[in-house]
Amino acid sequence: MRNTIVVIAALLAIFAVAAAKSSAPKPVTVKLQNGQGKDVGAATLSQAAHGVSIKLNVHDLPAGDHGIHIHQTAKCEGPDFKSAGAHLNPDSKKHGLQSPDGPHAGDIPNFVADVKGKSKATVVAPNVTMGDDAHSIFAGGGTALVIHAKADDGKTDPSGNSGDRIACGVITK
Ligand SMILES: [Cu+2]
Repeated sequence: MRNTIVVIAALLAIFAVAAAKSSAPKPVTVKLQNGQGKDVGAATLSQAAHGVSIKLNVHDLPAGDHGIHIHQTAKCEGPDFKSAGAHLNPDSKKHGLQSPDGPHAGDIPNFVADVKGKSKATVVAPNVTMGDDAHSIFAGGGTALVIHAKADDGKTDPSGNSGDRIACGVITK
């Protein structure tokens, strides 16, 4: 009798783990290109404890700090990538993770490209999801991951003085 209970308990534990795993959204890979249509690497987006984790593997960028955001439209047309629209902002807030009136859901901390123009940084977008809600990176048929020429100052609306959009990748399921 006791053995049966132990076996049943073990099976229930296995099912619980399997259920938890299968309910987590699958990671998505986003291919990034520059304004001339040249490949500059990719990003892997996966569920984080709070938000979405973005693991970069990028190259051929200008060295230094770069702003990076989730923009609202899943369209990357060079050379200026205006097609990606504004930042994902379902709550109509102001831009900037440090703004008292912010942030946009699509706001993300900066990353640094090394002297060779490469980065394997991981940044977390704290205010988006991989679900079916308005804050989802898949909302409205998808969004776009955009890298800017300069650092985002974290507070200046609408884009943190981060300059031109120099790379873009469509985010879809
Ligand atoms: Cu942006």
